Amino acid sequence: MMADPVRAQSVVLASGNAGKLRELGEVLAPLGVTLIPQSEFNVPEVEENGLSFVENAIIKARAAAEHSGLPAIADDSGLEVDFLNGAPGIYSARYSGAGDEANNTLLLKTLGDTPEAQRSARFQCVLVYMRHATDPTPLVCQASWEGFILFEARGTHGFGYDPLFYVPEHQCSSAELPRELKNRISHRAKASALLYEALRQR
Ligand code: ITT
Repeated sequence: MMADPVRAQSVVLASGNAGKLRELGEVLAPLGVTLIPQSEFNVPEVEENGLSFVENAIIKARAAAEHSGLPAIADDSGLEVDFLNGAPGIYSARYSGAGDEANNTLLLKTLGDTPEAQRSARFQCVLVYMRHATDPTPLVCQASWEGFILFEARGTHGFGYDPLFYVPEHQCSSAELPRELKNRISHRAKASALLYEALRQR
């Protein structure tokens, strides 16, 4: 029997975000690839100076591929709040300049008592797969997850903005969802399913 080309390879995961690393490890496991975190290589911190999720994902994947010599997968993601014209968007990680908890505090403060109907938001996730650092045809898979911003934090699972993100179909925050459920319905889960299909077809 021929070896499955998708299963036969090691891939470096171009992320230093522990929450993402855990979720990507879980949702990409069905690919059968061996995922190696970039912390196992000397991948320097790169400046995410793109103006879109896809540009920043390519910047990260390219650096990881270059410094590991392996194919790389990067995730660039963020939260778009309609009332804030899509902010914090690509700047989600840097929103407050002081980490996840401060980001959530700032978001709650900025929205103040804006009514529920105007608190619509979505998570975006772009996953990029590059065969090597100069791959001219990276695979790009993008998905989103619709919800609303709560008035206070709820739940302890997940990471980042999860405690503030209300998931209408389950009537709870994404930090209250069991891990396996978030990994089936999130922006990252949907982008991973697309990436799996794209890798299989290639
Ligand atoms: P890497 O670049 O090393 O992967 P990062 O945290 O800097 O890590 P991003 O630039 O892509 O990653 O920023 C993503 C931001 O969006 C960050 O603030 C996350 O907390 C938030 N985010 C993304 N996916 C999320 C999710 O599933 N749940 C909660 N917050 C999420």
